Amino acid sequence: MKILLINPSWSSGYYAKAGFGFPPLGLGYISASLKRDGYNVGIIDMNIEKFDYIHYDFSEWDLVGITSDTVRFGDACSISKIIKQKGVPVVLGGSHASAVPESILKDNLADYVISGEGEESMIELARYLKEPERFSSINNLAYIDKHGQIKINQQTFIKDLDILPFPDRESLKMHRYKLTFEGRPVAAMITSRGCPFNCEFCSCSQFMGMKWRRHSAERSIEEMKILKKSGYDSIIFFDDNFTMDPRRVIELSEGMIKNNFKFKWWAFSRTEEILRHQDMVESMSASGCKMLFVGFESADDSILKDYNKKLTSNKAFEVAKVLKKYKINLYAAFIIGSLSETKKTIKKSVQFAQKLNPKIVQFSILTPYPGTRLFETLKNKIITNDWHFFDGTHLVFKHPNFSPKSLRGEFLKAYIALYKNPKRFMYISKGLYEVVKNSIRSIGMEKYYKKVVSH
Ligand code: B12
Ligand code: SF4
Repeated sequence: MKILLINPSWSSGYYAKAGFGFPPLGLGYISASLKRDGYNVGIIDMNIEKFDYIHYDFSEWDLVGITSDTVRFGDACSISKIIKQKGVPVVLGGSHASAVPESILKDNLADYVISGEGEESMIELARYLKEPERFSSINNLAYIDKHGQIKINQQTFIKDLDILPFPDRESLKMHRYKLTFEGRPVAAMITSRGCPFNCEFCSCSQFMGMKWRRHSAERSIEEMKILKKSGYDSIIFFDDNFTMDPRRVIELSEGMIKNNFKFKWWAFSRTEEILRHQDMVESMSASGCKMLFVGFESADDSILKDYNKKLTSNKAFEVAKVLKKYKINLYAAFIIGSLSETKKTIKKSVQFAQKLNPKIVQFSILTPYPGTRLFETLKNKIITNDWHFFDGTHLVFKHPNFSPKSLRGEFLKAYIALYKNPKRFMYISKGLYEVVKNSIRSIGMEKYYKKVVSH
């Protein structure tokens, strides 16, 4: 049986143009699992290769899987509809599809939806594709039964991540991603999944599970050996919460040192994990950690409470001090647009970020992603049904204090305030510079956006 997996392109363009073309690891994991069970699998990443799906002959494939986050949901559906018309069954997965299986099936946008982790369910769907009477036993699957009823099976999470094979980086055509970190070719890797913290706006915890699960340190070191042999000198760990278990991080760091990998790497962390476990930070630094991404989100403690961030803003300065001590750069992230946000609180966050003086600062506009608690709160206030605008740079809900235009103005002003610092500007020159430039340039998109949100 032959299965094709598709990663739709980032059509809004910001991330692709900024050079953030990362291989879709999720599809890599699914491909590896299917191949281990004997299936023939192909992956097409439309961010790095041209794919004319309208004229493509899909008849050689028995099943096509398409991944989709919210921004690309419309594109994923357009591709899906064409493939369905050509008579090939389509399954949708990924963070957006996982949150809305019922509407996808009701609107006939795909034949199946797999919510959450796809590895095991994809194997079973492939195995029983011609035996629909067995669909009810496939966890995470949503489908239409023989009576025309939508069935949504229970969602489960993979308990032991080590049962999974390494992601299929061969089919991902890794050599076509020209990414670097600290001037070295960089690979993306995952060592754990999920996060127990349940921040109001975050879909990671909802969709990868509130229960944090990890690969063993030995297994992650084995994966790093492969990356090293393939020519990578740096790594981005895309775990939702890399530093959740400090003992494991120390084990991983010691493994990297013992194997003399000399990787330069960065990962996602949390304030209290850094402050409580400085021995972990020391060990990370010794193994080559050069940057940590930390979501401080706001300088206003009542906004942090709204976000359920379980954090007070003053801790940010302690984090900056600890990281400075261990020569690790800070990548600080902020979100503007909480329901109680005002021009005054945004100014406070901008000044706070300037004082914090991190290497990289990221501002996003609060975006309610389906599946999150924030979406449940705001679902009746959404002002556009064009998912392209759910990219964290547009206001997509009716805000009590801001129009979409005025918040967008504050967002751009925040970036300008932080990136007029020449040192910071130079550091991110290839990446964020392009994002900001494209934001300003995307007048055409803005005109359309204004039209969309004007009623
Ligand atoms: C790396 C990353 C990026 C990278 C590259 C993305 C890429 N190539 O994968 C960059 C930096 C470009 C990026 C950008 C953005 N990202 Co991002 N990103 C991630 C991150 C940290 C890791 C993705 C990953 O590799 N996960 C690990 C793999 C194993 O999981 P997975 O991809 O989800 O795949 C599993 C399942 O989803 C499922 N599955 C996935 N696809 C399919 C397909 C089929 C057919 C099936 C059956 C199953 C299936 O099975 C897989 C294996 O279990 C995730 C958070 C996270 N930890 O997942 C956020 C995340 C995906 N990003 C998110 C967001 C919001 C964004 C941005 C809008 C930026 C922003 N403001 O935060 C942009 C939008 C980019 C765009 N599409 O235009 C959200 C998505 C929420 C949503 N509902 O859309 C996430 C979940 C983080 C969050 N804040 O909650 N991102
Ligand atoms: S700590 Fe980070 S990954 Fe965890 S729920 Fe909050 S925002 Fe999401």
